[in-house]
Amino acid sequence: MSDTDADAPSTTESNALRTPIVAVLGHVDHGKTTLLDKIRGSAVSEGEAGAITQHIGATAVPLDTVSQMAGSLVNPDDFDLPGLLFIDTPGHHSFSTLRSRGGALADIAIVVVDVNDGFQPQTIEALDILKRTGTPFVVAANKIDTTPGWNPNDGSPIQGTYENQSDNARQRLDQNLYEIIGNLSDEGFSADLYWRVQNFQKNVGVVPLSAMTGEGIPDLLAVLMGLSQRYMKDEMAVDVGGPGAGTVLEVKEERGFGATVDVVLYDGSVRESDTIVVGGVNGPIVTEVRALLQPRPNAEIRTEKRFDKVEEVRAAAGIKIAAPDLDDAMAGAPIRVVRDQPVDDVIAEVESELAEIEVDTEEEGVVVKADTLGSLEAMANALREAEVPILRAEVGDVAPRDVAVASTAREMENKVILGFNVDVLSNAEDELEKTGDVRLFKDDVIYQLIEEYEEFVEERKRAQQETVLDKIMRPCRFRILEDHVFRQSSPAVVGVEVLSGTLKNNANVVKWEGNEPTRVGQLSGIQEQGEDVSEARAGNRVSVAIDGPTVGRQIEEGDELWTELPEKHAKILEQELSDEIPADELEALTGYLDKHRQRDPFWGK
Ligand SMILES: Nc1nc2c(ncn2[C@@H]2O[C@H](COP(=O)(O)OP(=O)(O)OP(=O)(O)O)[C@@H](O)[C@H]2O)c(=O)[nH]1
Ligand SMILES: [Mg+2]
Repeated sequence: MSDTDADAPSTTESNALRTPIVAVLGHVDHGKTTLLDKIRGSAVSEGEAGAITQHIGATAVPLDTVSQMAGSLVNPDDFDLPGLLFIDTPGHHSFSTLRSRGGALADIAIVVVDVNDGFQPQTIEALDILKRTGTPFVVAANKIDTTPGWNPNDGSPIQGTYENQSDNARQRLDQNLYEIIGNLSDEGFSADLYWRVQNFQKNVGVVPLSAMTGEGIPDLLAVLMGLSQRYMKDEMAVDVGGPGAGTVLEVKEERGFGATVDVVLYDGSVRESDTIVVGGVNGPIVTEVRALLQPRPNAEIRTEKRFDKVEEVRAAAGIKIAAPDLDDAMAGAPIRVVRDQPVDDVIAEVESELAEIEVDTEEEGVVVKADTLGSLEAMANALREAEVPILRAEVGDVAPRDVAVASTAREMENKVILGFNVDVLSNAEDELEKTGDVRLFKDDVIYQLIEEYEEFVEERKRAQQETVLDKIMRPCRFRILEDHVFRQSSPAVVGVEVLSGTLKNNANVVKWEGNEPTRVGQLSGIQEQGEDVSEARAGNRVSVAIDGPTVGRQIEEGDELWTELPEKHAKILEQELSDEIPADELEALTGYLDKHRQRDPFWGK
């Protein structure tokens, strides 16, 4: 650890203005993390599980970096803002709460839209959040380098690279850009290409760019700086010396410090030896700051390894806080500095904020564990969508208690623990083994976790249906062939053709006389070309032995016969298994039900 880094944007004493928070929002895979990677010179996107962002991130980008990147478009002397704090958010649809929180934190936002993919559900969701919170934003029309025929000019401002393109490429890009402008207008925003926008308070600027080649990024930074400096200076001039308020991004063990919390400080300041209140798994934790560890400028706090020890941090900033008793701190929970307010009031504030972010649970359902409150909420969203009930949802590793709770579920498919990005404590593994019937699913990609669980449920259902199908009688219509009577009785042996359904040995045989089924006997053997078989399918011709009737009395050549279906079996087949049985069998079933229902409309219902 070194001393205070003079470049760090939020600690320089001369800073009168608060660092604006810039939230990056948009649909999954449209390039939010890649855009930030380009700006800060990192490769966070490549290291992400499943290549999607699943947590909020934070990066302080100093004015120097901004002006270097923006070249002639940003002159640092024109600005008295210390830099920008970028908040990365997940675009995957389950993370609505994190987007909403990221959006609510933001002073200003970038909505990233893939120029080729255009507006998508989470693009619209992001715009709704910004509308609701009244946050000014710019639209980054990303991935212009994927325009067919594009000729990249790395790092160039948009004007220069645009002029270097063929007419064809320009036309294709224009078309996509106008579509985006049209979509924005559909959402109630008057928008235009940023260089045509005169009043950014009234109109939304669209900046064509490529996060990959850096083209257009100078323009984006210039617009962002201009927007924050011109329109938000008053808001940025708030007293950044007040008691700090922030959100815990992550709880991490740090050598020499024990448990620490990574925090986005969005308001006020925090100093060494301040008393703080942090939301924890078992309620608010009151403790004292032992060390403030600041990531280097341009570092994503989620992946940063090196930190500088500082005495004070002012909003907005990403900061690691070391303090005693943080083991139970909860990612996603609020953190507050206690300064000119009684500690009990601050505790009450943290408590009420925690209460707002509880997941609804039911009497019967699965157990969910996740690494942060945000991902827990995302899991709850995704499970609600998949119509999976939740019995218990908590932040933290899988513990023996979770196994005990899961084993109380009535349904097998609910005797399940879904762990997102968490570990399994070793005594919980013992408990799992001991209990035997609780299934654990673990993954670090949210949609994969849900998919694995859904596959398990599907498979169980299929297995259950198979056993049921094995046990119940199956519908079958068949006909005694002319000149195929091999024996008159005890048992009668006749040649038959299966017309629809599956003829199974041991089935009872009925014959319909008007609307009344009469049982004529029971199948006691099926032979196909001289070999004993257990069943015959529609279209087969086989000889069958029927115990009970005598040919010429109860049955005749040419008679149509049916296997008898108990009412309960008919009901299960119709209501639960009709998708599972072959079409001809369904036809036999329908025929059989129709006959019964002419007599009794509620038969088998
Ligand atoms: N060609 C091209 N590819 C890009 C560009 N920006 C992003 N990509 C690619 O698009 C994919 C998704 O990029 P990310 O940055 O992970 O997208 P994201 O918006 O952060 O995704 P989530 O965080 O999961 O919502 C990656 O494979 C990137 O390499 C671009 O400007 N041009
Ligand atoms: Mg991302």
